[in-house]
Amino acid sequence: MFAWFLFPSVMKTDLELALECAINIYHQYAIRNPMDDYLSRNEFSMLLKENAKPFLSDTYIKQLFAKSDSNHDGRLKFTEFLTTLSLVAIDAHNRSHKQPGDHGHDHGDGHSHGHGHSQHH
Ligand SMILES: [Ca+2]
Repeated sequence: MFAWFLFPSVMKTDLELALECAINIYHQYAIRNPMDDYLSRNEFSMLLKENAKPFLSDTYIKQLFAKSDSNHDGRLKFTEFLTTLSLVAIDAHNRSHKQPGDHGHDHGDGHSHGHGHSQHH
């Protein structure tokens, strides 16, 4: 009975699957043009346009790219792509909490300033 050892990780959790999916998608686009292990601006915008919701405008994509490209070399390595994912996830999470008719006072940058009374120093 060695069969069990052949399938050590058949049962994947949703989170494992999601992470795997992120890695696969990254590679799928990184090897396009040019063929390397980085996402060029072009590959990045294709990835988002083909896999994300249409609410992602070019401006939004540009901002995401700029925020994620932390070493400013004009392309995203995998760790930088993870920044993109976390930004998109934070955004999606904020959207999920948006009340209808509430225009939302913070823009999801994580800079919550509380209620602004007390704590001046
Ligand atoms: Ca970079």
